[in-house]
Amino acid sequence: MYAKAFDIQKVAMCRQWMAEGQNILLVAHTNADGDACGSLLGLTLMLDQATGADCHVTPVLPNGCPKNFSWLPGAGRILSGETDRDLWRTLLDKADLVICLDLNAASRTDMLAGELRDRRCRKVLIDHHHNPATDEFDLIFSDPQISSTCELVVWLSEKLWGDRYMNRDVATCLYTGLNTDTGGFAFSCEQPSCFEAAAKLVRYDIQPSEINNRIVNTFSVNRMMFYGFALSERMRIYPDQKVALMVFSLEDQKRFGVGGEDMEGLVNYTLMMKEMMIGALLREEKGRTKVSLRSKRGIDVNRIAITLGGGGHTQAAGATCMMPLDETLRAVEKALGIDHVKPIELHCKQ
Ligand SMILES: [Mn+2]
Repeated sequence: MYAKAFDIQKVAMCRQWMAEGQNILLVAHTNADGDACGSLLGLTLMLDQATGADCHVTPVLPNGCPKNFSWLPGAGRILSGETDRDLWRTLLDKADLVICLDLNAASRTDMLAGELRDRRCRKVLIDHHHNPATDEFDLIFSDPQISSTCELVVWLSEKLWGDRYMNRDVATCLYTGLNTDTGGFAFSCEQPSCFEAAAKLVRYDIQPSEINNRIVNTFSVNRMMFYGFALSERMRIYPDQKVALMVFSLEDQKRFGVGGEDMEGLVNYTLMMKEMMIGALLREEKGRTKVSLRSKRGIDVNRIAITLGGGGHTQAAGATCMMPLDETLRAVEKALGIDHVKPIELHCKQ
């Protein structure tokens, strides 16, 4: 059971807004992960049942559904804000309710952010990141202690409708986010409610091992070769500071034909080294650099991400720096207190 009590009035208001909605848009963050896709589709499939036949429910992702989650039930319905720009604008104009999932601020939807902020309609946020933008939403369900947005959807939907709209497809979507945001129930799962939510979903005849297989065993040959290169050629170790960095230029990515999606999870390899407490990955994009930060045992990297203009969770955070790779690297080194420290660079010995 979820330990925290939902505010009854907020739940009642949410239920009413959903029931009154004629055009409901659900939106999750850019570069959607399992939690974003899972919570987006799980709630979409429940709203299909909870709302009337004349109500249109549309799941939206700023840059579409990533290939590795296209197997989720309902994934084919996801509207890409990037490629279906006109349709997105039409639907947003008509929307009477927008539900944002797995993001703490409209800015996490990148190119949709401005239009989303400007639209004056009811806005609900369901999320587990720190510091939700309270001025951007009318109703907020936020719990930074919970494992995942999918878990929050499990408990919130129970409060809204009991188990009426829970089924195998919904459970498959929600279990996916529980699995991915906890690294297969390895972290961010300190609360019993995380496992209780999983147990509840497993009762709907889902296949946890097949879901895990679809999440984990997804590498292309190129991606695997790139990981080999990344680990042997692009790792910088700062033993005294217990920090490991990985830095990738556009050229590195071009050489192996990989992009951001392929680097999902790569930063976690830094923490597989026993002594390392903080890991960072820098990835060059056109005109900007993406930074991912991870830490062990409660070390706060969210604080570091905030100094770089980003944010996230205590042990997993990130930022998009509108600077070239070398400048971003200097800013990260400074934030981590490893500027002026010479790293051990690992290279394959001949
Ligand atoms: Mn999440």
